[in-house]
Amino acid sequence: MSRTLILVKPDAYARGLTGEILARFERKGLSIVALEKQTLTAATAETHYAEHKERPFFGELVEFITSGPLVAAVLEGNDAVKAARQIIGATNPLEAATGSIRGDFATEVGQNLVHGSDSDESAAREAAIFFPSL
Ligand code: RTP
Ligand code: MG
Repeated sequence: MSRTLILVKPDAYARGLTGEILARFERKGLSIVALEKQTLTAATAETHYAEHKERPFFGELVEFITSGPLVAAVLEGNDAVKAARQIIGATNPLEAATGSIRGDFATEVGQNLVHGSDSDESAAREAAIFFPSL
């Protein structure tokens, strides 16, 4: 068993897709260890996405992820990082498989509904940002 950190991003929260998205992870066999609605400060967003700070889209990314409430969750299951990213789909929703969250519900790379950690190390680092007492 391992863990991953997912975010139901502000676009998904605003569109009322939180339940749909969490249900897909649960149906896959990932269970919810921690769950909370949060609105990020720019400082927290910059810490979470620190790996991208030199990228041209970093400013927009921080602006978007702080634009409204999101729902953060730690999920647990067999190979949780890989399982969650399979359900989430490719970064660009127009390249994401039908049946994935991004493939089914999004069209723009900047508003792609969900975040999932990209490694066990990232999952541990990110979980500590959103759930410091976990
Ligand atoms: P995430 O971290 O949000 O789960 O997404 P990801 O692993 O699939 O993609 P990543 O490379 O980590 O990029 C983080 C977020 O930055 C935005 N992005 N915009 N304009 C662009 O070319 C571009 N590339 C990436 C996306 O919103 C992506 O989710
Ligand atoms: Mg990423």
